[in-house]
Amino acid sequence: RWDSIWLAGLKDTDPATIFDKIIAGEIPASVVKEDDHILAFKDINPMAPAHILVIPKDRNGLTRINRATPEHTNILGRLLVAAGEIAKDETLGFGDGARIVINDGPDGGQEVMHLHLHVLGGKKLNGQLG
Ligand code: DGP
Repeated sequence: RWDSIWLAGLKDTDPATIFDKIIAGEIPASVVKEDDHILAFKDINPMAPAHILVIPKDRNGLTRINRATPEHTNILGRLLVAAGEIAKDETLGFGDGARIVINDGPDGGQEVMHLHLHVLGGKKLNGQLG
């Protein structure tokens, strides 16, 4: 079994999350951007007029950003590039600027243990982070 998991590239034994079901299409999401590596969809509980989540399709151990290793450099770059593209997409409600947030772990307010970037905007946000 472990051999086949390795061969499939699924080197991730942490519990699955709701995002796996979204990636698999088992529960619906409003997808706004997708390629082989990343998926972006509208947050079900928006905290701003525009609120998009950007996630890696293959979690590969990235339950949270404090698990990041040099092995993740490529996917982390892809996530940021996608977030930057989303943050200037007027069709999604963004104006001139947005806020890109990663919640890390319980003390950071993270609930879903599959790394995700929040792209927030659609109004002028204040300078407060928390
Ligand atoms: P965080 O607290 O950083 O782990 O953010 C998790 C976000 O995921 C939260 O803003 C709500 C969102 N979310 C949770 N479940 C679902 C879902 O089933 N669909 C969508 N679209 N978003 C979800």
